[in-house]
Order: sequence, then C-alpha cells, then structure tokens
Amino acid sequence: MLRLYDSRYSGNSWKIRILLNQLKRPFERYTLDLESGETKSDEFYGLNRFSRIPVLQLEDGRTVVESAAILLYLSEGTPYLYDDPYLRSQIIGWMFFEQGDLQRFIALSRVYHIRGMADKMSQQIERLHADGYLGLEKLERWLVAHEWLVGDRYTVADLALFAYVSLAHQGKYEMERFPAILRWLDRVKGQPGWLDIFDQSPYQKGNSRASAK
Ligand SMILES: N[C@@H](CCC(=O)N[C@@H](CS)C(=O)NCC(=O)O)C(=O)O
Repeated sequence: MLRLYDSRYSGNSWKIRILLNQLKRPFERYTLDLESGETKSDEFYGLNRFSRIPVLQLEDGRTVVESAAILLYLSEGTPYLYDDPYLRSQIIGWMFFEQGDLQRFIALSRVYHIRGMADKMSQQIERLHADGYLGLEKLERWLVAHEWLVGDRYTVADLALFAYVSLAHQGKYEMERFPAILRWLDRVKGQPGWLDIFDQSPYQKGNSRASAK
C-alpha cells in the first residue's frame, strides 16, 4: 500500500491527501511532529534527501518527494493531468509558480501566526506579505478571465495552488481583495472527493502516528 508521511497542519501534505481521496487510492498515513524536529533524523533523510514532508512511499519502498512531483506522479493517466505535452507544460508552469511565488510566502506567514510568533516576526511577515501579494495579484488576474488554471477543467494545477491560497487568511492575507480567487477556491472545494485539511479520507487505512502535532 502507498504510505504518506505528512504533518497535521501541512498544506503541502493536504494537497496529496485530497488527490488520493479523489483517486480513491488506499494509503497508510504516518504523521510526523515537525516542532520536535522529526524530519531532521538520519532515518527520515533516508526517505527524503530534502528532510521534509510530504513523502509518498511506494509499495516497493521507493519514495517520491516534493508535493508537485507527488501530484504529477499520482495523476499520471487520470483526468487530473493532461496527456497533451503543451497542456502538461502549462500545469507544470503553474506548479513552479506556486512554489516560487506563493507557497513559502504564505506558509511562513501562516506558521508565524499559528505558533503565536506574529509579534516577534512582524517585519518578516511584512516582507512575506509584500512578496505573497505579488503572486496573488497574478493569480487573480488569470482567474478573472479563466475558470480553471489550465484548459477547461480542474487539474492538479488547481489543486497545487489551492492548498496554500485557501490557507492564506490564516497568515493574515486580506483575501477579500481577490474576488476571482475566492470564487475559484469555492469551485475547487466543490470538486468530488475534496477534503478539508483535518478531514480523514475513507481511503486512509490507519495512521500509526495519529496523535503527532
Ligand atoms: N517544496 C516542498 C515544501 C515542503 C515543506 O515545506 N514541508 C514542510 C511542511 S509543509 C516541512 O516539512 N517542514 C519541516 C522541515 O522543513 O523540517 C513541497 O512542496 O513538498
């Protein structure tokens, strides 16, 4: 069975759990406690050379790391990824944009707020917001004129961007500035098999570390 190494609050891992649920793929979940540094062990380095979650472990023990790579791996041959090379390149382009222009800026602002560090980190948060808003403005501009990020349907590009953009308000981004993004977030949430971040997929077959923070 597939095994997903994740953490409770991780938006990058949430992307993978949504897709596994949408694909109806059974998986075992292994939740790590990030605050106590569980991703930094030598044992975990053996699974992911970047020492981070999410990690998807295949039935034969090999691992796929990086959320975008995992989404591409799992969606191969499914309606969530196009076969056409041009359309695939557009999906991958959005995934690079998510990682370079959105993910870190949103995730760090969110972590500082969730962990009660917002006052101490206020200058960093201001810089993160400045960069994050540039990405969100580009996304808004696209979504004013397009229903989906690529082509005429929901794909792993939408899922890849959805996770952190939908969590941005937790990092105190003013999302009411982006009405087209808000409408698109609702369209993604309306997709069959969509799961909220703390929901458990019926295809999840156990979590030996369910109590990890
Ligand atoms: N580019 C990576 C980012 C993964 C990432 O930032 N993981 C975070 C949790 S969401 C993590 O493992 N942080 C703990 C650490 O770096 O030790 C991806 O998209 O998978």
